[in-house]
Amino acid sequence: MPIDVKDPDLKPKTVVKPKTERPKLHKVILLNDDYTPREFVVRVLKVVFRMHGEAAYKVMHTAHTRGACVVSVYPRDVAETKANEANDLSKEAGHPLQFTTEPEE
Ligand code: TYC
Repeated sequence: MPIDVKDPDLKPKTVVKPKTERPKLHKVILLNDDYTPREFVVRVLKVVFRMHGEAAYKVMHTAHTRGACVVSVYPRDVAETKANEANDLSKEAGHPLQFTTEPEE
Protein backbone atom coordinates (compact mmCIF):
# COMPACT_ATOMS: atom_id res chain seq x y z
CA MET A 1 0.00 0.00 0.00
CA PRO A 2 1.38 3.44 -0.85
CA ILE A 3 2.00 5.85 2.01
CA ASP A 4 -0.93 8.20 2.56
CA VAL A 5 0.63 11.47 3.71
CA LYS A 6 -2.78 12.68 4.89
CA ASP A 7 -3.20 9.74 7.25
CA PRO A 8 -3.57 11.40 10.72
CA ASP A 9 -1.51 8.62 12.27
CA LEU A 10 1.44 9.67 10.20
CA LYS A 11 1.27 13.36 11.07
CA PRO A 12 3.56 14.67 13.79
CA LYS A 13 1.58 15.16 17.02
CA THR A 14 3.81 17.76 18.52
CA VAL A 15 5.72 20.60 17.01
CA VAL A 16 9.20 20.71 18.45
CA LYS A 17 10.41 24.26 18.80
CA PRO A 18 14.19 24.63 18.89
CA LYS A 19 15.08 26.02 22.33
CA THR A 20 18.53 27.26 21.53
CA GLU A 21 18.75 31.03 21.35
CA ARG A 22 21.54 32.72 19.52
CA PRO A 23 24.28 33.45 22.06
CA LYS A 24 24.62 37.13 22.90
CA LEU A 25 27.41 39.08 21.29
CA HIS A 26 29.79 40.91 23.60
CA LYS A 27 31.00 44.48 23.25
CA VAL A 28 34.65 45.36 23.61
CA ILE A 29 34.87 48.79 25.23
CA LEU A 30 37.88 51.09 25.18
CA LEU A 31 38.31 53.19 28.33
CA ASN A 32 39.98 56.57 28.43
CA ASP A 33 42.87 57.39 30.74
CA ASP A 34 45.09 60.44 31.16
CA TYR A 35 48.43 58.83 30.34
CA THR A 36 48.41 56.45 27.36
CA PRO A 37 49.68 58.22 24.23
CA ARG A 38 47.00 58.59 21.54
CA GLU A 39 49.28 56.98 18.94
CA PHE A 40 49.62 53.88 21.10
CA VAL A 41 45.83 53.56 21.42
CA VAL A 42 45.46 53.82 17.63
CA ARG A 43 48.20 51.21 17.12
CA VAL A 44 46.50 48.71 19.44
CA LEU A 45 43.15 49.25 17.70
CA LYS A 46 44.83 48.55 14.35
CA VAL A 47 46.84 45.52 15.44
CA VAL A 48 44.37 43.73 17.72
CA PHE A 49 41.04 44.83 16.26
CA ARG A 50 42.17 45.04 12.61
CA MET A 51 40.88 48.60 12.28
CA HIS A 52 42.03 50.94 9.55
CA GLY A 53 43.63 54.29 10.33
CA GLU A 54 40.66 56.62 10.22
CA ALA A 55 38.25 54.31 12.07
CA ALA A 56 40.88 53.60 14.73
CA TYR A 57 41.51 57.33 15.18
CA LYS A 58 37.76 58.01 15.54
CA VAL A 59 37.32 55.32 18.20
CA MET A 60 40.36 56.60 20.11
CA HIS A 61 39.07 60.17 19.88
CA THR A 62 35.57 59.21 21.06
CA ALA A 63 37.01 57.40 24.09
CA HIS A 64 39.31 60.39 24.74
CA THR A 65 36.46 62.93 24.71
CA ARG A 66 33.58 60.85 26.14
CA GLY A 67 35.40 58.50 28.51
CA ALA A 68 34.73 55.24 26.68
CA CYS A 69 33.88 53.89 23.23
CA VAL A 70 32.58 50.57 21.90
CA VAL A 71 35.26 49.16 19.61
CA SER A 72 33.28 46.25 18.16
CA VAL A 73 31.07 43.26 19.03
CA TYR A 74 32.10 39.60 18.88
CA PRO A 75 31.11 36.22 20.25
CA ARG A 76 32.04 36.17 23.96
CA ASP A 77 35.29 34.17 23.66
CA VAL A 78 36.59 36.35 20.81
CA ALA A 79 35.69 39.57 22.68
CA GLU A 80 37.49 38.38 25.83
CA THR A 81 40.54 37.14 23.94
CA LYS A 82 40.93 40.42 22.06
CA ALA A 83 40.40 42.56 25.18
CA ASN A 84 43.01 40.47 27.05
CA GLU A 85 45.45 40.70 24.15
CA ALA A 86 45.06 44.49 24.01
CA ASN A 87 45.39 44.82 27.81
CA ASP A 88 48.53 42.64 27.79
CA LEU A 89 50.13 44.74 25.04
CA SER A 90 49.36 47.91 27.01
CA LYS A 91 50.77 46.48 30.23
CA GLU A 92 53.94 45.28 28.46
CA ALA A 93 54.41 48.77 27.03
CA GLY A 94 53.90 50.28 30.51
CA HIS A 95 50.61 52.03 29.72
CA PRO A 96 47.45 51.96 31.86
CA LEU A 97 45.19 51.52 28.80
CA GLN A 98 42.19 49.27 29.53
CA PHE A 99 39.67 47.39 27.41
CA THR A 100 36.62 45.74 29.00
CA THR A 101 33.85 43.51 27.67
CA GLU A 102 30.13 43.33 28.39
CA PRO A 103 27.20 41.45 26.87
CA GLU A 104 24.97 43.30 24.44
CA GLU A 105 21.44 43.99 25.70
N1 TYC B 1 43.55 60.53 26.98
C1 TYC B 1 44.83 60.07 26.47
C2 TYC B 1 45.76 61.24 26.33
O1 TYC B 1 45.35 62.37 26.39
C3 TYC B 1 44.68 59.37 25.12
C4 TYC B 1 43.73 58.22 25.19
C5 TYC B 1 42.65 58.14 24.29
C6 TYC B 1 43.88 57.22 26.15
C7 TYC B 1 41.74 57.10 24.36
C8 TYC B 1 42.97 56.16 26.22
O2 TYC B 1 41.04 55.09 25.38
C9 TYC B 1 41.92 56.11 25.32
N2 TYC B 1 47.04 60.98 26.10
